[in-house]
Parts: sequence; C-alpha cells; structure tokens
Amino acid sequence: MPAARDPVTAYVALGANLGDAPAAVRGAMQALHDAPGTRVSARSSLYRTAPIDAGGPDYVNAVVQLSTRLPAPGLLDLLQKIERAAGRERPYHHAPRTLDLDLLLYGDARIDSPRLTVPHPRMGGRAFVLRPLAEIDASLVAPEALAAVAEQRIERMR
Ligand code: PH2
Ligand code: MG
Ligand code: MG
Repeated sequence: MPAARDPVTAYVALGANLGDAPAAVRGAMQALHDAPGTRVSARSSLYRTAPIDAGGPDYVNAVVQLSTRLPAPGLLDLLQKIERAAGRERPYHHAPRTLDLDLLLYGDARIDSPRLTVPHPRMGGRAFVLRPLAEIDASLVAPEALAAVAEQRIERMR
C-alpha cells in the first residue's frame, strides 16, 4: 500500500464518438467516482461537438473535476483501465473511439514524461475542452481563450 497522501484536484476531459457515446461518457463519470481514492467533485454538462483534427461522427464531450489521492501516473493507469473496459481500441492516431479520457490538469503540477504531459498540451485550442472546463470553473479559462475557439461547433446537450 502506498502511503496515504493529501487529495489533489485534477481535471479530466471525456470524449466518445462511437456507439452510445452519451452512455459511455456518463458511465466513465460513474467509474471515476467509484474508483478507490478518487471521487468526482464536479461535472460539466455533456456537449455535442464537431471532430477537430479527426474524422468520423460528432463527439460527445464533457469535463470532470476529481479529488484524488492517486499520484498522476496512477490516475493515468485508472483512466486507461476505464477506456479499455469501454472497449477502446487504438487502430490509428485520432481514430473514432468508444471512450477517450485525457488528464488535463493535476493540481498545479507540470509533468513532462514519456507517458504523460500535464497540463495537456492541446487543451488551449479546443472548444470541446475549454467550454465544459469553464462551466465547472470559469477562473481556469481566460475569456480570450474562449474567444479564440468561438468558431468551433459545440452545443450543450439537454
Ligand atoms: N478528440 C480527439 C481529436 N478530435 N474532436 C472532438 N470534437 N472531441 C474530441 O474529444 C476529440 C476531437 C483526440 O483525442
Ligand atoms: Mg483526446
Ligand atoms: Mg486520449
């Protein structure tokens, strides 16, 4: 057993564009909440979004805020385990996927390892990340950043 550590606030982006995408995203939120040492402390709405730098159907995207006692690599292991349980395959880069879980922020950590880069290097240019993130915590997203992605198609689902 690793020593207990203080909880860290982390943010995870969820995405899916194969199969029942809303169910996959909601199921992943529940799996994160149920995982040992981790709970979901805030969740955004679900959004329908146009694929960016990728083909295939529209995505369903969302962001959750976590309170986690896992170290960042352990949290990444958990995200990949939940992706695999949802039937995730990786035939090629940016292929349509049943579930994608990306670690955006882990406290105020800066991580640059072969497995993991935090903050997520591409989050700044993506409306499908910035809009749901701003819904949870507007202080994390500059208005100029939102303005810069205003032309990307994104619609809150009801
Ligand atoms: N994920 C990608 C590439 N493009 N586009 C949208 N709209 N949503 C995504 O989650 C997404 C994407 C790679 O992970
Ligand atoms: Mg991704
Ligand atoms: Mg990913």
